[in-house]
Parts: sequence; structure tokens; C-alpha cells
Amino acid sequence: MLSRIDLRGREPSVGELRNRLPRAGMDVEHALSAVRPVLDDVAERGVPAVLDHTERFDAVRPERVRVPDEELHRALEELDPAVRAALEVSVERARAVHADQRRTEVTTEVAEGGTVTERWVPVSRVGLYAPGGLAVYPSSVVMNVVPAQEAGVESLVVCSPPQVEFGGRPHPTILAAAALLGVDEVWAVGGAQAVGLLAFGGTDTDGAELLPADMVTGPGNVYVTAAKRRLRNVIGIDAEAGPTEIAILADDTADPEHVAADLISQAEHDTLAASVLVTPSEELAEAVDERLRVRVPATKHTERIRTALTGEQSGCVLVSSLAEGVRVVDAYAAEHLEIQTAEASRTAAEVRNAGAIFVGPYSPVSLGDYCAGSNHVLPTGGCARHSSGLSVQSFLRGIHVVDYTRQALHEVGERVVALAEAEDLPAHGEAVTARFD
Ligand code: HSO
Ligand code: ZN
Repeated sequence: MLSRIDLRGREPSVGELRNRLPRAGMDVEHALSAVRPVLDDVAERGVPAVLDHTERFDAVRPERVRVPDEELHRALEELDPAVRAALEVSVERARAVHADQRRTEVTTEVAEGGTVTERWVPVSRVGLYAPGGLAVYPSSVVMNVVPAQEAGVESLVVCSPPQVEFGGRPHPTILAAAALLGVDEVWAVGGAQAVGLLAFGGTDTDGAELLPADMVTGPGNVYVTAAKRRLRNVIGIDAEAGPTEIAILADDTADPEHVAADLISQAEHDTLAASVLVTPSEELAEAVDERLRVRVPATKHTERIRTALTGEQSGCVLVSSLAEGVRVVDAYAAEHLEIQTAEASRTAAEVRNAGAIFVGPYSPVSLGDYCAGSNHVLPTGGCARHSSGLSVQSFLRGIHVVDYTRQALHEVGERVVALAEAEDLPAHGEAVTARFD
């Protein structure tokens, strides 16, 4: 079922690998032209513009943007107890991991009387986007809200598109997840207009103020992504999320049933999702294909999965050795990388590029999607070469606080003057000497 790329007996360079490995593209630029007038309109007219565009795209016009408090509580009360219990475990584990990511203030004494302190200050107000429609992911609400809360973000608002079948409110599991996390501000707005409203703020139909956010995170469709790209100088954003990816580096000790099940699990998200197997074992490749042929027709979203697995973004890469396999997965820089090899921890330690690494036979990606404690908002499209997933750090700013005494400045003053002169910026030096004239 997976198309084959046979790299055995060859050692392509990293550049060649990047070109040859399967990968999905996403045309954000194209969406920008549709998004620009929407954002301009929201900037100019506020909530009435938001409601007009909501009516056009979501076929519903909520009577107000902010979801009343009592509806959040009701959604939580009405949530299926098993789902609630699972969300609680998800939150608890994510909190434990993210609490350990908090940064401590460090003061470095650079010279006697001269210190630089790195202060970590949370972003004040964050908007979290939760998609609606095909992808209703309360788990993503958890993965966005928890790091923001653990970072100390004081004000959080969740946005999610209004749904016709829920009377113009966002999906009830989104409302319930927000309530469970202690987020009391939820807006029924989606798409580019949501990002616009978060960036510019507005006045709700009942006169209440919708305050602008400093930062917007969370996955969305291509229009949401385009809106974030367009407004990135107005608001902070997280990385642009492309279609999800799983790469599995496996040798002949891997269980083909597990490998097949895991490749299918992420293909379930989207016809553009990428599932890539990298292995030195042709027998494993054959066995996985055989298991795929059995499992794909037997699961619920067969067509979506088949399209993803047979798409050009998915495939099986045959390599001459495990070491070569590590080079391939490093070049690919998958959002999720599973290591299913004889010495999985050792192999995993050699990998440099991945959004998250799942080690051994009992750490499937779907565990990480929900209940591992790790974050599931991860860099896609090869961005794992330079970026990390969402974390407490994403919501913190490090501010250098410089504090020198007269004596400490005097001691280093001539160095400042020398560098200022080398850059033909003498007034920079004079700002120092003026203090000692
Ligand atoms: N695998 C997705 C996250 C997710 N899975 C949400 C299920 N729900 C991207 O990391
Ligand atoms: Zn998933």
C-alpha cells in the first residue's frame, strides 16, 4: 500500500534526501488573498464584521460572540463521564510535565557591580484557537491551555467556530474542556475572523468588551494559518501547523502489526497526513504492507486513511543500515518519530531532528496525542529541524535586566567607546563618557 523509495546501496546527501523524501505541501499564500479582506473588515468594523463573515462561512449568526458562563458549566456537567475522566488524566499528566518546564530567574554577575538578570515574564493575554467541523479536538484545548497556564498567563480566551447543530455555540466538548481547565472565556468565532477579533478586539452585541490578545496559538485550517501569518506583526503566533506526520524507524525486531496500526493512526487525521516507514528490513516492509491491507478496510475512516497512505506524502523508505535510517529520519525531521528497533533508547539518543520521539514498542504516537503528558502541538513540514513543540517556553519572554554601578560602567567604558568608534557611531560612546566628564 505504501509506495517504496529504495535508498539501499546509496548514501544521498542531506540536501538530496530532503528533496527525495515524501512530504505534503500546504498553500498558505493562496489562502492569504481570501483572508486579507476579512481581516481588514474585522479591523475596521469589529464584531458586526465578524458576525457577517461567520454567517457567510459557518452559516450561523450567534446572538453574541462570548459564550455565557452557565453554558460552559452545563457542557461540563453533560460531558460523558468516561471522556471527562480521560480528559482529567490528560490534564494531570500534561500539568506535571509542563510545570517542570518553568524557568527560574538567573542573575549573572558579569563584573563587580555589573549584573544581567534574565527575567521570565509570561505573555499577558493569549487566545487559543480550537477548530470545529471535521476536527473537534478537546485534547488540543488541553495541549494549548496547559502550557499557557503553567507559564503563568493570566488571561486566556478560547475561540472555536459556532456550529449550526449546537445553536451557534462551539462544539460542547470544546466548551466542556475549557470549563474543566478553568478557562471561563470562550468566544463562538472561527476562521480568519477569529484571528482578526483576537488581534484587534471588539465590542460584543451586548456591549461587553472583547479584549485583544497578545498571542494566538492553536491549530486551524489553511485560512486560520493564513490569518496568523498575515497578523504576525500584530500578535505573537505559534508555528504554522501543516498536515500531521508520523515517521517510524524500525528494524526486523519491530512488530508489523504495531507499525501498521501506528501508521494508520495518524493517517486518520487528514487525507494529506503523512505516514512514513524507514527500515533496513525488506521483510518488515512487506509484513507491514500486508497488515495495512488487512487493517485499513477494517477501521472506521477507511477512505480518508487509504488516501493519506497512498498519497505522495506517504511511503516506505528502504535503507542499507539502521545508521543510514537515522540519517534519513534526521533529514526528514518528522513531527512524530517512533523508534521501534532492538535497542530503541540507544537509537533514539542518536536522533537530532524530530518534534517528539516515541521510544520502543509501548510508546505509540496516539498515547502522546492524549495521555503521555507530552505536548501534541509539534512542528510539521520539516520545521523540527529548527523549532520545538508548544511548551511553557512558548508563552514566556526572557527580559534581560541590566544593572551596572558607576564603577562597573567606568571600568568597561573605554571598550564601549572603542566598539562605537569601530562602527562609526560615536554618540554611542559619548553616552558613556558624558557620565564621567
Ligand atoms: N496527532 C495530532 C494531535 C491529535 N491527535 C489530536 C488526536 N487528537 C497532531 O499532533
Ligand atoms: Zn493524532
